[in-house]
Amino acid sequence: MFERLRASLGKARATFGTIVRLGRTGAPLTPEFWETFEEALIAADVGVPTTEKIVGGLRTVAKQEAWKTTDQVVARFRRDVERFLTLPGAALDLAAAPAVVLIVGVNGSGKTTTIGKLAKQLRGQGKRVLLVAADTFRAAAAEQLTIWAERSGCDVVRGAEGADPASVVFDGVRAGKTRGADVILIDTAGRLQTKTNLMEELKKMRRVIERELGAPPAETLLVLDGTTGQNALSQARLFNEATQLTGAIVTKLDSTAKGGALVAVVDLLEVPIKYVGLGEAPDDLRPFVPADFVAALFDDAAAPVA
Ligand SMILES: Nc1nc2c(ncn2[C@@H]2O[C@H](COP(=O)(O)OP(=O)(O)O)[C@@H](O)[C@H]2O)c(=O)[nH]1
Ligand SMILES: [Mg+2]
Repeated sequence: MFERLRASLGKARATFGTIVRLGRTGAPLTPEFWETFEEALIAADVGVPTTEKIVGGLRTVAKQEAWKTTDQVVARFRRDVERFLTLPGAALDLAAAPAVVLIVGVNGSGKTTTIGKLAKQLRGQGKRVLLVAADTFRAAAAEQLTIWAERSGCDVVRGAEGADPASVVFDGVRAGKTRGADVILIDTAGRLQTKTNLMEELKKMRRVIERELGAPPAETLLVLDGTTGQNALSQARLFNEATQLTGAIVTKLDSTAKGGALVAVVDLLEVPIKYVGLGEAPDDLRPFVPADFVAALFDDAAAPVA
């Protein structure tokens, strides 16, 4: 994972490299340092609010500890980022029987592909997995999910094109209970008409699940396209307002990814990133390991710059 991440985090790695180099000089702490530091974080897609929070915190510590050189700041910064990305509950909670996992996110973010990969992995662990095609917006969406289901030997429940997604969710949860599924993965449509519609649709699906299970979904995971940087952030904000998320999955980190955005996403959502997508094959969905991510971002394997 480390090498793949290293290669993909090109832009973010270059900007974080700027920071690393700033620290390696052991130069005195100056106002210019703080400015360059802040600019580098924003350039790495960390976003203005999160950048201000991070830099503000570091400035306070630097003052308290009477730090004299930039290396002290950068060392602390690296530790902070890793600690910041390490939230409890990073593993999927599949304790319920059946455990319902609702997957949300905009079109093209990688929801269906991620469900396909997850289904394959869970099948490999001997779990009975049911896929529910609640993306009824396009017939092709259910087709795509059915292909993944066939590949990994899972059942699939689908509705007619244009059917009410909540009714497909209802059928899916019912079927999952009857057939003794361990995990029910629900694929949803990602269209963002208006915030109100999105909220209503997600709420309705949640209500159906709660009514059928007597409990909310075990997981509601937001899938974000890692190549979209700040755009992913505004999507995250919208979905966070519309439903109660338990985690995020960031896909396409194998393409030119804006790594700093992951820091901003965690800051905004206050839920862990549970998986990252590093390609299109089933094994390319990996648990998110903050230490590996930070090492890749800070380019630990690169030759030290004097
Ligand atoms: N390179 C790469 N492509 C991905 C990844 N995840 C999804 N994709 C691709 O992104 C496109 C959209 O994925 P899809 O699952 O249909 O998105 P959805 O609309 O959210 O269901 C497809 O071409 C996928 O193959 C990933 O981790 N890496
Ligand atoms: Mg889809």
